[in-house]
Amino acid sequence: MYLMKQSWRWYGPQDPVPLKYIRQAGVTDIVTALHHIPNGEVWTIEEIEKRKAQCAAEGLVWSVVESVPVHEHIKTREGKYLEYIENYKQTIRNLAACDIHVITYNFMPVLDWTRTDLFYEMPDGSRALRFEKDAFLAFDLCILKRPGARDEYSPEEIERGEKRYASMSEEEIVLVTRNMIAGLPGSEESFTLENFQQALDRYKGIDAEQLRANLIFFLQQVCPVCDEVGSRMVIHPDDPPYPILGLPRILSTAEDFRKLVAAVPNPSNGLNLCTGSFGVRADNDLPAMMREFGDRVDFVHLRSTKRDEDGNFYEANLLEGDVPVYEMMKAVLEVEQRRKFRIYLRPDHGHQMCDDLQKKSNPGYSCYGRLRSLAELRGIEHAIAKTL
Ligand code: CS2
Ligand code: MN
Repeated sequence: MYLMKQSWRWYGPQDPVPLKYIRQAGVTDIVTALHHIPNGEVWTIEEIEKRKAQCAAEGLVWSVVESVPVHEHIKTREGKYLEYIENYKQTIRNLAACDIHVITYNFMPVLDWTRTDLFYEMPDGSRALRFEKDAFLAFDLCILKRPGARDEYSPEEIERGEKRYASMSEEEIVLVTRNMIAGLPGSEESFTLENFQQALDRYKGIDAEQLRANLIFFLQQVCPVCDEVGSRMVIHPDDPPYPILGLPRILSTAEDFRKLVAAVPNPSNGLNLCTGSFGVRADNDLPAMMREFGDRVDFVHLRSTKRDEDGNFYEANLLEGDVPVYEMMKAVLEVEQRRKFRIYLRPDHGHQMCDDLQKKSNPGYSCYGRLRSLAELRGIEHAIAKTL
């Protein structure tokens, strides 16, 4: 029986959740990155080995990278992008030399994942991450005052944004701004309101098709290296999975990934199926995506979101959101048996709960919430496995 490889994201020695605890969560594999190395630079074998040894000292194996960040200049194809691509190739080779073969990345312009509220109170008192459409509109229209924003929204949306802005205290304005642009864990960039607009402006002439072409160009360079050393690039979907702030998006649907595979059929062109990100769109059939792309999915993020008609969503308890977790797990298990391969799976963001509420933690990445999700995932897998 091929069962999931239970893994856990660790931000390195600065992570408030230490490896000792992670081991007690029952996982075997660590998902991490060398966050201290600036974007675009080579990860040396020495630095990779150092991190591997830290994990090994606690009986854990570093086997998945999340992420080797793609420099903004690669996404826009300007400046030193060719040099950064060469560096990326060297990092792939160095990781492979250290026996790390699954590399997560994303191709979201400027911002990695985006939320307006990091402490949304659930009925049970735990805290969740939330994307509130009105607060987002208020940020775009009234705080950032992005040129051109008014032309992109309907009169109703503009009214919603303005009304929400009028209701905000100074404190809330600062908070929403910080949540939007200061960078959530994992995102390698952090902005002030001033340089944020400049970062957006770099995408002025770049529509979705151009961005997709830039991603394809990047993959055409790095995938042959991956194929040679037996590694796989797994792209993380856009979060949220639709255009925001006038920026193009290219990995929000099944069709987006199909296009990528058609352009770059190399076996190393893979997908990190994040159910929380894709699941925000009702038109993404997650188990069907798992079945269709399963041969290329070496890494799964399992998390659930709950959306409403107004365009808001929050990160729900695993079994209570819109994501069909049981069907998804079943699809994962079926793919694993067919491929005779164990897919790395990690609980993605969890709720802040229990005494984590008093602790400082990386939003979405406190200990207990993820522990709860992992325990539920393990139970579901165990039960399904008995029936196969
Ligand atoms: C987030 C992202 O949803 C998630 O997993 O934590 O930061 C994610 O790690 C990156 O987009 C992957 O490149
Ligand atoms: Mn994810």
